[in-house]
Amino acid sequence: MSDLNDRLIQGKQQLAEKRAAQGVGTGREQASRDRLPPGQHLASGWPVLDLGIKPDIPTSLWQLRVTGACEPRTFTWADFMALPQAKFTTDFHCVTSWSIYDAQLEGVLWSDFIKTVSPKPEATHVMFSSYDGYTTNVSLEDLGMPNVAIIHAFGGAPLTKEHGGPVRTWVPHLYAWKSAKWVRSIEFMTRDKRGFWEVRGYHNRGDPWKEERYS
Ligand SMILES: Nc1nc2c(c(=O)[nH]1)N[C@H]1C(S)=C(S)[C@@H](COP(=O)(O)O)O[C@H]1N2
Ligand SMILES: [Mo]
Repeated sequence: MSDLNDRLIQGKQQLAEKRAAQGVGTGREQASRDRLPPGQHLASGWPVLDLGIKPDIPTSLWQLRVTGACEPRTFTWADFMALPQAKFTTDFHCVTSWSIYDAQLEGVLWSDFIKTVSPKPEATHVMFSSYDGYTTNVSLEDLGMPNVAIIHAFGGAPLTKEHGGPVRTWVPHLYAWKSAKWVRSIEFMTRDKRGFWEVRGYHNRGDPWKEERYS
C-alpha cells in the first residue's frame, strides 16, 4: 500500500482513538424517530470510500470462496447469478457521517445464500475478505436482519468498480464499513475476530442508531 494510503489509514485510526477518548458516540443513544440516524447528514450522490486500491475483477475471473464452519464452496459468476435474485431498496449510513436514502439494490439475500452453504450450528460470526485486502467481521445475528445481501447491481445497473463491483456485501442496518466491496471470500467462524477497521479503533458492531462509531 502506498505511503499516502498509510497516512490516510493512520489519520482515520487517530480520529477513532480521539473520538473514543472524547466519548463521541456514547450518550446520544436515544432512538431517533427520524429516518436519519443521529450525527448523520444526507449526502448528495453516493460518495466513494475505500483504502485507495480499486481492484479490477472481470466477472470471468471473479470467484467467491466460502470457507470455515460450513460446507465449503467456491462460486463462479455463473454459479452466483444462478442463485435466487432479489430486488430491494434501503438507506445506507457511513461512519464519516454521510447517509444515502433509497439505494436500489439487486442481488442474493443472505437468507437465501446461507441455505447453499449450510453453516454449522457452532458458527457465530463471519469474516468477509475482499480483493483489495480489506476485511470486516459481522455476527450471524446481524446477518439475519432484513435486506442483508450480496449485491451486484445498484439503480438498475451493474455495480460499478468504485462501489465494489462486480459484487459486494450489503449490511444496511450497520455503518457502511461493514459492507465489503469486491468481496472474495466468506469465512464462517466459531468465535468473533476483528476486521481491518475494527482493529483500528472502529466499533466492533457499528449500529448507526446507537452511534456505535468508535470503541
Ligand atoms: N473491500 C473494501 N470494502 C470496503 C472498504 C474498503 O476499503 N475496501 N471501505 C468500507 C468503508 S469505510 C465504507 S464507508 C464503504 C463505502 O462504500 P462506497 O464507497 O460504496 O460508498 O465501503 C466499505 N467497504
Ligand atoms: Mo467508512
